[in-house]
Amino acid sequence: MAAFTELVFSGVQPTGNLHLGNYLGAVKRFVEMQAREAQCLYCVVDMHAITLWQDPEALRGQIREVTAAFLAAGIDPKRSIVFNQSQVHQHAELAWIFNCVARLGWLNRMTQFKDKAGKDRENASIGLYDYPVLMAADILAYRATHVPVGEDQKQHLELTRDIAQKFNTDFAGSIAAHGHGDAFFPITEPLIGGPAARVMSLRDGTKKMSKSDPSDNARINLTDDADAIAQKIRRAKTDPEPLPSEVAGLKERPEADNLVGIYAALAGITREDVLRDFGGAQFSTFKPALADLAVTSLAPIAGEMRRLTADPGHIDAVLADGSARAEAIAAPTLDAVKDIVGFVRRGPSLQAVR
Ligand code: AQP
Repeated sequence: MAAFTELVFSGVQPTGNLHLGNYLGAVKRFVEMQAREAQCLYCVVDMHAITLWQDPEALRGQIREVTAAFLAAGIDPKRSIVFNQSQVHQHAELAWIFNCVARLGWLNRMTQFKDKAGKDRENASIGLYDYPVLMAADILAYRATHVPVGEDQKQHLELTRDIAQKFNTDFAGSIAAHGHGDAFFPITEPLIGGPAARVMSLRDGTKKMSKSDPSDNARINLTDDADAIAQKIRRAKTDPEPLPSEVAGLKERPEADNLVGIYAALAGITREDVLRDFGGAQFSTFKPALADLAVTSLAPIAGEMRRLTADPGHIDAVLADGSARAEAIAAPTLDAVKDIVGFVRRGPSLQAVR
């Protein structure tokens, strides 16, 4: 591996219905990160997906579909490492060690668990509760410095930072004794931002655009064709006022704010730029312009995804290659962690090697 100073890691769950929020909040930004002087790892987090029951045959298809979306959006599997989580056993091993570092009180505060478990908390899987610890392991197995995610992942990223900090403190003596200085894990920087950090439902501007929304009209799926995209935007909920000319005028207008944010993110401009062009316009003018932009941006991705998913052998080969390259980075990290924690393992300890 080239000696990059930055290491970027992020993941997407293969839970079906990949949508515009996943694209703008995550995948599009993964592509942009490739321009940085950084090693980028993009992971299909299949072990996270099974925290809620998945049909096994469907899951296999969804893993390939997310991989296809990565490639179709412009992630270069030679430049970046594209892989699926379950092929790199270090994620699960490190998660166990982090289970012994993280505190119950920290996990009890996680809002995503509360939302997903709902009222029937006793019946939720332990994996769903432990989800953020596995996510910390995903990131820290590579000692990633930067993690691009949507805003909904902010709290989980804070937990990753807390786990890294506590590990560094709890094992400070051993970390120094093994030649790693005063900190083994970096305090990872979340990269959250831009006009589409939180894309909202097309039916309700106060709710996140979501895979699990029962209404398909609430989201634009990455697999939607041009007609479906245009129709969903035409039917998107709005208010009767024209667009304001200043961003401050979008306050208290969640649906208008959402559509302007989507336009800005697709065009690679700011909300201010959008309102400079469309301030004072009615939605009857703005929506067709947004639909055109969305179709131009997304239809080629959907087409390429269809082409790629028709050849599962190629996708599986990309994942196998990426998993081997990911493991080559994660394995020495895990060896060092085992030495730091005090495990006896096969092969020379890193201290002896030093
Ligand atoms: N609405 C969104 N706006 C911006 N970013 C978003 N992300 C998700 N939804 C939005 C970002 O997409 C990346 C992958 O997220 P995930 O795999 O956890 O997917 P999810 O859509 O959040 O999936 P769930 O939890 O299976 O489904 P729902 O949405 O039904 O709860 C992350 O970087 C995420 O921030």
